[in-house]
Amino acid sequence: MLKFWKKKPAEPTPAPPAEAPAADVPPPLPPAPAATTMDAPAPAPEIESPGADETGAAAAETEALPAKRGWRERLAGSSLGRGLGALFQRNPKLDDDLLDELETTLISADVGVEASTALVEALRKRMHKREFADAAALRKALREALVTLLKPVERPLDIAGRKPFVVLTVGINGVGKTTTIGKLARRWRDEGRSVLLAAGDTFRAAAVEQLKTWGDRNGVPVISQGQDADAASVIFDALQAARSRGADVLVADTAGRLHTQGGLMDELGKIARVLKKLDPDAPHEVLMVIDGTTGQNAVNQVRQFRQVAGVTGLVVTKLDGTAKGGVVFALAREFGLPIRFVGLGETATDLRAFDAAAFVDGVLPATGHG
Ligand SMILES: Nc1nc2c(ncn2[C@@H]2O[C@H](COP(=O)(O)OP(=O)(O)O)[C@@H](O)[C@H]2O)c(=O)[nH]1
Ligand SMILES: [Mg+2]
Repeated sequence: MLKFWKKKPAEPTPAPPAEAPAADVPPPLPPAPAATTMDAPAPAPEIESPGADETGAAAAETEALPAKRGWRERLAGSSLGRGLGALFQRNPKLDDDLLDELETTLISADVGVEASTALVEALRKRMHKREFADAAALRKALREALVTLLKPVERPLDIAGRKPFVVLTVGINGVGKTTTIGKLARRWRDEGRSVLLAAGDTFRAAAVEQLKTWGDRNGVPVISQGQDADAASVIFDALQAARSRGADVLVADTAGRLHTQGGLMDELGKIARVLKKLDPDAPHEVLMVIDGTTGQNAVNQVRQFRQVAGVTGLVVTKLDGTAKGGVVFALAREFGLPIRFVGLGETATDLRAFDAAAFVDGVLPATGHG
């Protein structure tokens, strides 16, 4: 795998903050000592921490939320869920036409031509060998084949081995990076870990504000320097703060970018190089966020980011609603990269650790119609 920052000589360390983070931060973490390396003055990072009121309000709001809705409820509306439901609901005859229809359903739900053809041809052979008594038996075999395809990428993200565990999120604009970071902050906070967020999307003031809002809502501090700050510098400061406060996990946001934006792609390399000055193994996870409604283009995105940014895990968002759903299978087959989480909605609790069987049950329930 190409990780260009490992090949290039190191760059000068970005200017760390002239001062330690402000002292008025409510301490979920111990106060930070002054920065140790100083080349040039830089704005002191802002650290946003929620007030007690807001945290209380957030907790109350959470209690009022409806119980976490299940995978099936969220995925049934996807075109894969609807397509497979429609296919098997009408008690079809087991024949080649049914398999042709199945293939069309899979392809049009973004499973990808290759993966769909391979799946269907394997089932067709078994059908011709009379392995299936009826369409229900075919459905069962399909379900197993789908789970088998996804099982290898069901590898949960384990953040326990490093402290702080550093997660760098990457991806194109609008895929759900910031939202996913907010959800991760909530998840890990709920697990009793101390979490710090880094506002590394310095392109738009709104991006920093958006992350701060997530931090406020979930009682998690956010390190930022505001719009136009150097992203590598912000994230470097954040790692210093995370270390000195003994945080368990640091999650860094970055600006969305396209592979054609050379400067921005280079910035990802710079961020990683700079983190390595503090921890040679950081970032411990390069989490690429993919919009589940993107379709086959998602495969191209992963290919490109993997080459420059050394992606180690994926999050597929927006699988609720109008997503086709099949892209998860296409990604699993094409890359074998772990799918760490899936986004099944817009709120803080709508992130699930990826579960192959639950996902397949969501689009093709084991029993019953639809
Ligand atoms: N329905 C749904 N919307 C999502 C999900 N994740 C993110 N979004 C929405 O996608 C939009 C862009 O998200 P954002 O986090 O700002 O994307 P970023 O540009 O990658 O940081 C926002 O309106 C989010 O609420 C999800 O899992 N389901
Ligand atoms: Mg964002």
